[in-house]
Amino acid sequence: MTQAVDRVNFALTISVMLAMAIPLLLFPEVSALALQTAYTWLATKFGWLYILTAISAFSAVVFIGFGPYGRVRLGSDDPEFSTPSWIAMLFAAGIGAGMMYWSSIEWAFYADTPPFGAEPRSAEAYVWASSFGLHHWGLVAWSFYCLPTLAIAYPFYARGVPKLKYSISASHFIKGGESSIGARLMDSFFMIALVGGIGSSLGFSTPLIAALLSRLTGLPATFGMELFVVAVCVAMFGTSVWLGLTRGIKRLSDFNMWLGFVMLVCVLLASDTVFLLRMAINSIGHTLQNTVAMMFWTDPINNTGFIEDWTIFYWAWWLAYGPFIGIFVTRISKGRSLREVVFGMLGMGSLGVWLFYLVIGNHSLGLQLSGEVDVLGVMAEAGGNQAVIAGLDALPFATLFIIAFILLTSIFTATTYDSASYVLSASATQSLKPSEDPARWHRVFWAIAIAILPIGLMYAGGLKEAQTVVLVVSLPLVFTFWLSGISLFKSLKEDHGAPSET
Ligand code: NM2
Repeated sequence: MTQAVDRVNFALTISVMLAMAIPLLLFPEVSALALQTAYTWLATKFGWLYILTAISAFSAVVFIGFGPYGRVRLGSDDPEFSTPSWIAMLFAAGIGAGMMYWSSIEWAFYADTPPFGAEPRSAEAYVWASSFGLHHWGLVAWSFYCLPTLAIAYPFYARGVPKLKYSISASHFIKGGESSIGARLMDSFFMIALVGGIGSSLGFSTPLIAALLSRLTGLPATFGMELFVVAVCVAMFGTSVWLGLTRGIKRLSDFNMWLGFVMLVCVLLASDTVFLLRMAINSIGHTLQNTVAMMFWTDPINNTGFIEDWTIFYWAWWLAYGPFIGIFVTRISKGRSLREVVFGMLGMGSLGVWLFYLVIGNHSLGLQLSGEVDVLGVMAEAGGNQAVIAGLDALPFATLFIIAFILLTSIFTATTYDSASYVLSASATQSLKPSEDPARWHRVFWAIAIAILPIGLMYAGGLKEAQTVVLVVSLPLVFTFWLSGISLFKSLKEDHGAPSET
């Protein structure tokens, strides 16, 4: 392979990454405080913009999925991957170990500080607690992935732009090709946001894996053990990056999809099955019924902070991953129609995450309600990771569930890293045709480089820092997100006429 490295994008991203990681390692307390201050400022001043962006993205994607543009195909070739593998890959790339953590205990955070004025720990609070997680990981959330995917895939396949880069999605605004200042800024913003978003995922998953390992082996969960976990995950995804897209990511994704499915069925059977089924139906209904309310809620009167702490954080996190997933899903979606992409992502993506939330999350919620385990008490005293473990420990054959949980979390981490290093290397390569991949050394280089920031985040504190960094790095992407969405509609209109004419 002879793909030349795009030195400017490469150097810019590495420099910003080091500029964030080094202060975290050298001055952990001061940097954590600075991040927190920046988070609060951004969330209160720009929160509304994230909410407006979510509403617009969801409307745009639903319009494409159901409207006349849905028939447009991404090139004339047949799809490269079978539909189940395609879904497994887009899911495993876009969803990482973060989901394993949050699906288990997101409800617990909401039960104590519920939205919409509900009384803490009331019946109403528990119902919201179960539904809000579904919203933060559901149809509206997936639109943050889907719109950039359509906006990148359309020019790449239908207009034959030979660059797998984020900036190709804003061709109506950014003139002068990929080396123009606008394109450089857009590609680097996205690469930096991705490094931050990935940092968050590893910031959540590594301490969780370390805590689970410590429960299994009896060894204490120290920073050293966390470093060991990072090293194992890096080795795993380094190998899979080396093996390449089909032999590496595809196999791991397929395996994880099956393992996840089997584990969920076992939890469903081993837990209070009837309660889980009733709760699942109820939560889905409540979420669908209240999607508009949750999507538009800015809490301007009571200012309880729920939106700033949760919805804005989540939308920023999805946004930071958006162009990355867009590039990755573009790479695997040759020959599919825009409608298939919308249904695959919004429909199957949400369904996949919801299964985890409905089974693992509601299992833990059920333990709290029945009084079998005081999950909220464990969380307040020992933190979220121990609360996750308390839920698993209440199952028969708990050790088996813990081993499955460790495997799933590590493989999700590996596949996310794997696809992220693929995309970072593609973005730092000068030119790439639909059948080409970035150079192998280059992919492995990014696989190792993106582990640096999360190590800094874990060193500086962990959970809160991992949450805050995402918002800070994603702000420029709100603007580029709009540019690429508008560009997509302009291109579709130019090539296929106004929606009423097609
Ligand atoms: N999103 C989907 O760790 C993860 O699950 C990565 C997180 C953006 C909230 C994705």
